Amino acid sequence: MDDQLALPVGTTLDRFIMRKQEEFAYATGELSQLLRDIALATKIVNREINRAGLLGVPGTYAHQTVRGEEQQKLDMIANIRFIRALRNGGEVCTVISAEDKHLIQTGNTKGKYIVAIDPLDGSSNVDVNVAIGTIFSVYRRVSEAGDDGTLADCLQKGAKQVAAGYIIYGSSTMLVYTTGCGVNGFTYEPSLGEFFLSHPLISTPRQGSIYSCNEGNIDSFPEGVQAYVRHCKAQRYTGRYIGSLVADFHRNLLKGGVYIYPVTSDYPDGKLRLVYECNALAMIVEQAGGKASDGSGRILDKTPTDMHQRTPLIIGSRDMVDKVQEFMAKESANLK
Ligand code: AHM
Repeated sequence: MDDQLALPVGTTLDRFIMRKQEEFAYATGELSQLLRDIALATKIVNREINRAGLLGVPGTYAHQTVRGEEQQKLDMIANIRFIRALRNGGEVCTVISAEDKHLIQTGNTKGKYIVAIDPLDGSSNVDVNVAIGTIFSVYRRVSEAGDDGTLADCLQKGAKQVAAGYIIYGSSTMLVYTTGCGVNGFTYEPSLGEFFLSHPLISTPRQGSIYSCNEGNIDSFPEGVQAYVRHCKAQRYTGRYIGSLVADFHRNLLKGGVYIYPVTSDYPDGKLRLVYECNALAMIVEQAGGKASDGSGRILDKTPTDMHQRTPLIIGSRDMVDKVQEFMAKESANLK
């Protein structure tokens, strides 16, 4: 921790990654390279997003995603950019993406790592200039190196992540990540083409006063969640919901709050994807002192059975997540 504090605000991302690597005597530099590859792709995607309005890039393709939803052009561009950077970097044997049905083999059969990525989350917001994000998880492969990665490599529980992060393309672009020793945030300075440490060792408040959920769906929330929302109103908490997970999560991480996407009638298993969205944010929130649950257990302990599996998500300040769970447990006890 002291060493981390020694890195001042303004340290470049490259230098930060290098200094972190030096703290581990046996580190080979592969994870560092992988993180640099993601940062490089981020710069390119950031440029595409910033130019999108002028070039008329936003819009939908005629085809649908594997989830049966319309796919934005920028989704595809971001997907291609991240996969290409990870393929060129050489450290990753397999990528799985929210935008691809199948495992993407990079051809780097000696690569130790697997990356799960949602290249552009909240893409329905692209056309209206609302903050969007990229979410990624890094796992060490469980299969022997020397061949393609396997489905078993990709279906590890979130607790096995060796790194996780997100990028928010907002009023400024930020990359926030953890390798399991705290969470650090870097802000992009476009004129210099560099990320600089701006949010060292992020710690989320234990209790906040923001609740975030799509209240338009409240009638189909579980009764316990409905009761929790009533509780928030009675406490005069602030309701904030952008509908762009990374943006909602990022705000609550810094200010304190809880984000809830429970099961609903439209999404009986929850809407958000365990492997591409929830695991990474769960690792980050825990590293920052917060909590992530599916309503009954820890997100990071769920073993996925399907790459595109969905889950309910309650994530944010520790005491608020506990409170939601308490309300849910009480309601389910009442039903018995
Ligand atoms: P997407 O994968 O179609 O982009 O959906 C994920 C998004 C999240 O970013 C956001 O938090 C959530 O869906 C919003 O859903 P809703 O519009 O149902 O509130």
